[in-house]
Amino acid sequence: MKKRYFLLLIASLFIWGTADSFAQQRRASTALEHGAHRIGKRVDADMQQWREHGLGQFIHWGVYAIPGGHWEGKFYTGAAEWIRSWKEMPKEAYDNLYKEFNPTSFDAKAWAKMAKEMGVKYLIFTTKHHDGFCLWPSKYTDYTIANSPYKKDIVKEIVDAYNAEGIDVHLYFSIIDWNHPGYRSAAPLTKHDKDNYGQFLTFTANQLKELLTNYPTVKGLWFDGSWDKAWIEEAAWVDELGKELRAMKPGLVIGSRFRADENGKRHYDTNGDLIDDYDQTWERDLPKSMADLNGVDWDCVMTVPENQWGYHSDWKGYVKTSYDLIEMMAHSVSMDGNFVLNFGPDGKGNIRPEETLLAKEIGEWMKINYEAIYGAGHAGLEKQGWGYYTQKGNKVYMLVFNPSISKKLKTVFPRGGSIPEKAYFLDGQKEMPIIDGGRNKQNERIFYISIPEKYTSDQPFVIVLDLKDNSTDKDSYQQAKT
Ligand code: JFZ
Repeated sequence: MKKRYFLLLIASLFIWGTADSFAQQRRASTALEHGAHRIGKRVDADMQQWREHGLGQFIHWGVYAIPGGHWEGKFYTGAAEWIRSWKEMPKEAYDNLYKEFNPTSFDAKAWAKMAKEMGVKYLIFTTKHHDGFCLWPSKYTDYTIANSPYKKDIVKEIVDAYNAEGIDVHLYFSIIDWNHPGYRSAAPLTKHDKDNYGQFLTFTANQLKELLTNYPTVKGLWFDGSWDKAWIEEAAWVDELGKELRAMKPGLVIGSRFRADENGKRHYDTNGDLIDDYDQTWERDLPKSMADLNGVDWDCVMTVPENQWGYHSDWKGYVKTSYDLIEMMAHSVSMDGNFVLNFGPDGKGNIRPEETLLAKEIGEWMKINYEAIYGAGHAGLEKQGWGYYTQKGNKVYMLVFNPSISKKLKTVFPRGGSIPEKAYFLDGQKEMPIIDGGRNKQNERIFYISIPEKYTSDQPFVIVLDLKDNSTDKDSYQQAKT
């Protein structure tokens, strides 16, 4: 008996001791053909450029902008770009809306100029949403802008105008296509369905290659609608397509909402590794801590009202202010993500006044504070109630949203690292005192940044901290020993 217990104890100690390496072995042994093709972040210049953007613009535009969330006096409470799926919307009527699509007010240059003034570094533009209507003259379907009264290639106008302002363009492309006869959402069942779906796949591949050929300056593809069972089942085919697209355009940036692995796992594969270049799951949502992020790149795409991407004439519920949106951008960049704000122009090509105002307000803020956003990232400092930190080189930026009444902003710096030696406002460089607050129980350094008593601001503001190396601080070493 005793001996058996002894053996059990030894055995459990052995398992305990090797649990970690055991887990790693198991992970490595799950060989996947269509999972992640790279572990960890991309390190090339194209990806670095994307990573440094900080702020992007999303535009959802298509024939859904004509009904704008209404049909024959009835009000659709869903997202405007989904109106075709509403029981009150006759499909036939919707599918003929393109014959009226004539956005005479559309001015790509003015949109691009507005985006530039707002401070966005990249645009994600809907080439084709779930309804299947193409804003470029695709030769693979008749359901395109070429057959609308507008006729001209909107994607080209957009790409040219934004590039002329120095803004990168990524193309949104929906895998769901309600217009293509071969499209299926569920897994193909009958032989007939399978043949049709095969035609749909070929069509999809052709369209994607067509887009990369027609618009060679495009930097990336932002996929959507890839949750369909039929698409997930084609993991091997989709993986191959992804490789072809990347071969056509080296440096192409593709998010995690494109393909699944062979076990149907999306975004993160069976081994828990991110599929493709950045995590696309932060849609209208923000991570709470770095621990939520698995060390990957990510974007947050955000709507101004609650859940409207395409134009809806009536925004219901809470509508975000520029203050809210600047805070979300700060939050994103402080955790190494890009923040992408959506716009939904109307059927004539007008950007609604609410969005124009927001772009202007954000732009005014960016003109002063862009340094804390572009190329900046996680500072590795413990978040404080006043706002967010970002960092670039030896500068830490404090993006202040809730200055305390005392006007003294607490900062905590890990021991043995850098500490602030100079603090000043990003607007105007006016310096302010740094008060040494001693050490906390973990022997970290505390500093209070002292904002001038009479300073007020109705917008969030930024304080820059110039850092100096403190790793040879003898005092800190002595403290660390105790
Ligand atoms: C999709 C679209 O259906 C929608 O119309 C819009 O284009 C948006 C950007 O993308 O909607 C989604 C997709 C994914 C989630 C939620 C809405 N998601 O993962 O939570």
